Amino acid sequence: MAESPSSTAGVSGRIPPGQRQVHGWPVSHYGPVPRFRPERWNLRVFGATASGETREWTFDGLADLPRITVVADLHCASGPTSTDHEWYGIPAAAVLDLIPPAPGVRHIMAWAEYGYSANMRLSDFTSPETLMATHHNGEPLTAEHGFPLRLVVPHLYGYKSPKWLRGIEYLTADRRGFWEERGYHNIADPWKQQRYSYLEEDIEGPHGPAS
Ligand SMILES: Nc1nc2c(c(=O)[nH]1)N[C@H]1C(S)=C(S)[C@@H](COP(=O)(O)O)O[C@H]1N2
Ligand SMILES: [Mo]
Repeated sequence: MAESPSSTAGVSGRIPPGQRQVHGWPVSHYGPVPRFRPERWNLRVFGATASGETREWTFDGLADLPRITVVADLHCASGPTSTDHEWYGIPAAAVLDLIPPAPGVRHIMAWAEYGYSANMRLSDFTSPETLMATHHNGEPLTAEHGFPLRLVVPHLYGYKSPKWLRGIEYLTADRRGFWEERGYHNIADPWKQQRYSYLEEDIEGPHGPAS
């Protein structure tokens, strides 16, 4: 059947199954919006690093890292998809170059203020479109959208894109993050409608095959 022309023609095919396109940019998160305190803020890379050491950046220290721009849609697992976000920030893969993980690291946990967390496969984190964003549509992120730094993983549901990012933990065994512990899917591919943990195949859970 041919697609009927409509105002969303350019966007249809870009909206994953079960999602609805929303206009504007809704704010969605659990808990309060943290206040940015530059003197206390750091980004910490820790866990199973190759050297065993932890690395920390101050906010100003991030200026030395590379930058990329990525245009992507944002799919909240509860249904809304907001489109055409232009993100600017640090390619997540740059972190791996600067502080390599130990052999055997296949997953990371992204940590945000107030203990919010999201786990993902290392391959999701190093995907070319995954970035730690500082800007959106040419402006610094607003507080409610994650200022000063937000992980953006465009190919996964929004709960894998922590706002107010503060840490990356290298994991030698997968572990569930905040929403993943509360009934949401461990992988979260919106094109496969991986919304809920009861839909997980054995190999998609944190215990790997044959557990
Ligand atoms: N720190 C933190 N980041 C978070 C969340 C949260 O509760 N806390 N919610 C996630 C969810 S479920 C979604 S859909 C997106 C929403 O991003 P937005 O508010 O910029 O639209 O943020 C994600 N990042
Ligand atoms: Mo969400």
